[in-house]
Amino acid sequence: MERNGIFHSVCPLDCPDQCGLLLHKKDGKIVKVEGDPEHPVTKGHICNKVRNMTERIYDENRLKYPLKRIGPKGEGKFTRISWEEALRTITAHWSELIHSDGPESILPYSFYGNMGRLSAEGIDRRFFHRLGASRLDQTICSSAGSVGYKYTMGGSLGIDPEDTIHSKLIFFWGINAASTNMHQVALAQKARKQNGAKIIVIDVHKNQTGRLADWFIPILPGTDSALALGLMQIMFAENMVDQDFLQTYTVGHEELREHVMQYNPETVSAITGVPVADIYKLARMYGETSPSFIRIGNGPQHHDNGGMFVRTVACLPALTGQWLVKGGGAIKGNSGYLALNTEYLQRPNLLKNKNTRIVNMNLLGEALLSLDPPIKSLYVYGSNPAVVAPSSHKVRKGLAREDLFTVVHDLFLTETAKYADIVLPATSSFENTDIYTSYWHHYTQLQQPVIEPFGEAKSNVEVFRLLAHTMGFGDEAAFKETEAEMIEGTLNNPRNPYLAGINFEGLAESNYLKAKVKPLFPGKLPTPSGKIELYSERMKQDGHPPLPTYIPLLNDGDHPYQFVPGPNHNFLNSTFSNNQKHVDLEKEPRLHMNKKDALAAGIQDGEMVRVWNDRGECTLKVSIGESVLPGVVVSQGLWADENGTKQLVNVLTPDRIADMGGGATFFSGRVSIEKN
Ligand SMILES: Nc1nc2c(c(=O)[nH]1)N[C@H]1C(S)=C(S)[C@@H](COP(=O)(O)OP(=O)(O)OC[C@H]3O[C@@H](n4cnc5c(=O)[nH]c(N)nc54)[C@H](O)[C@@H]3O)O[C@H]1N2
Ligand SMILES: Nc1nc2c(c(=O)[nH]1)N[C@H]1C(S)=C(S)[C@@H](COP(=O)(O)OP(=O)(O)OC[C@H]3O[C@@H](n4cnc5c(=O)[nH]c(N)nc54)[C@H](O)[C@@H]3O)O[C@H]1N2
Ligand code: SF4
Ligand SMILES: [Mo]
Repeated sequence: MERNGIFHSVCPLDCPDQCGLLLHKKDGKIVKVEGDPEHPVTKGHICNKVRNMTERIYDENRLKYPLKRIGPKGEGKFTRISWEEALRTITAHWSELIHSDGPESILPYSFYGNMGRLSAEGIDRRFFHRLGASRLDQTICSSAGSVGYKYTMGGSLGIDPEDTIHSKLIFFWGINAASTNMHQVALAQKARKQNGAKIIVIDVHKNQTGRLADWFIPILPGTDSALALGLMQIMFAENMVDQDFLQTYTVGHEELREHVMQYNPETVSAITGVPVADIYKLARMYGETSPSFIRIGNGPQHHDNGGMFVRTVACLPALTGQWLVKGGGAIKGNSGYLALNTEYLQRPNLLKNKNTRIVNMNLLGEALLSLDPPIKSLYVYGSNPAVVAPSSHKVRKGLAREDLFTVVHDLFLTETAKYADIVLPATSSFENTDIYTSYWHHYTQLQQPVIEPFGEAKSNVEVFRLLAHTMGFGDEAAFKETEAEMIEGTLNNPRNPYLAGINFEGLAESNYLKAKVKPLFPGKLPTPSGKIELYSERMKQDGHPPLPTYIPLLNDGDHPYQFVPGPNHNFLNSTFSNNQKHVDLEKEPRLHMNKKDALAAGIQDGEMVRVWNDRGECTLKVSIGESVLPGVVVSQGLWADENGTKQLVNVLTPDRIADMGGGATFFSGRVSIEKN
């Protein structure tokens, strides 16, 4: 490996932009991370978080070798052990458990701390399939919205974001894109400059994204479906719909026209808090401007009714036939275009018992506390559930169980790792070989090792290979393949013509290969009818209203404020919350509150308040202003909760399951607030 030079790389974080990077190396160490100007979409611009990535890669607290716990669970006292001892301890426990309780007593828990496909959903799946462990339903992020979008559009298929420079009207609907999808903001700003495009932001919080809007529309949490239906009502009533498009490419437009009559502007205004005049103005702008583009965010789908919200908004572009116009349409997610050969990557055929139980990751606390037969061992990688999972009071109680054998594989001694019996050190993505596909743009990228593994750290791929070997599955080809072989087999997906021609060698040579994506229309969608389903028979069969509908949030107890604890600018979920540089950039967690509410409660700006409900309590510093509507409070960031700081917002969040996809309802909780 060369000790000096500039090397191509890709951002591994769970962020739609998936930037191309250049790593500057000096004397064997990365000294600078910058954007690669040759990436066709991200064009050399990267966020603050990753510009400071060296602070994380070489953080003095990074795990260097395996550890065994020597203090109580949660306290964080560990001693160094060898890899051999770690692997022997884990596999001996598991072999015993398989014998005494069966393999379903073991639960893997993971998410996308590293988006590399081999790391996050490759050899790990092969391993746990072969082991026969309980399966994890990965519902924490976007599953409600993905299911909702699929009912309308058939799959995670939107427009090419590169086309959005042609848009003349751009909605950021429930997405804090300035922090979470910065290159979509750059494209929107380019459209604004080139074609005078207007940027509309619809959000419960006037954050960085709202501040750059031409028009910011504040809305009450969980009411967005009503607004979308109200826009439809006006568009039908004022004849702003494209009858030809509706006739040719949709199912149920006549039923929809009838159905939306109940969502008149007065009714919608009372539900959403958006003034009647603004609803008319917005409907007319949307009805009369083409191309128009809606970037559908994750915020409004982290609610009880989140699936239905996305299903509903996804109907809007059809009304004016936007899908036929370059730069018109919507993006919720685009992963459908880059679908890999998962049969090959994950080997579901290794799973002998097809009825192996499935555990919803949003219910981790419940699962650890009350699943019968119980979970006796938990293996966590690429995720930090003690901080990120809802109702974390339950999660922590479960993690503290003395009879639970927990293993955590991570780069840091996260709050979850503090509960582990065995901690394994993970490499950073810059030390690995892996394949990356964006869920927003259409490019695929390859990562090859740029630096040597840190200390004794090992990649997920290597750890699962070793676990398979130690368990005695060594004979399976599935655990012997090289990374390059896995990547080659995974890219070869006969069911996805868009990926044709993309392979390991090509990626190694040209860095960025674009899927050969065609516009969705004219064409046939993967819905049952092949058309956009404004009316969905499938939804009816699944127990949902077949037409888009506003369903209020569920009762979350008698507390005066709706609590929306979203992500912040300088962390990525809980990643970076344990790196001093990023903590310093973000300063401290804050609770945004409307000045009317603050006045009524006698709370001053900058004061510490106790935020509580039946699940738990936090202590946060209040920021008073008009960035949220009365009755709504917003916090940002998943902060570590060290030394009794009480800033862990997920102790307050419900673990109710959303209407679709087993999704999370982080933003549907209510809280009370008082001076500390
Ligand atoms: N800097 C940074 N970038 C990130 C992340 C991060 O933690 N930090 N996380 C990454 C991940 S995993 C994801 S999933 C994405 C998420 O990124 P986004 O799609 O932006 O989703 P959120 O930030 O959860 O919420 C977006 C917005 O929805 C608003 N919101 C909440 N409830 C409602 C509602 O009922 N109606 C409306 N209209 N708005 C509402 C919030 O105020 C917030 O501004 O970002 C990714 N990128
Ligand atoms: N209150 C509230 N809670 C939320 C959200 C919210 O908006 N509000 N957002 C939710 C969403 S959208 C998501 S996606 C989840 C995300 O939750 P998580 O998936 O848990 O994301 P992170 O907190 O970033 O944790 C990822 C962990 O993986 C580790 N890691 C990174 N690379 C590797 C690797 O190669 N191997 C191994 N073994 N480990 C690695 C990192 O060090 C880090 O500790 O959080 C959810 N929680
Ligand atoms: S976190 Fe997102 S914006 Fe930042 S470098 Fe990574 S992909 Fe780009
Ligand atoms: Mo997410």
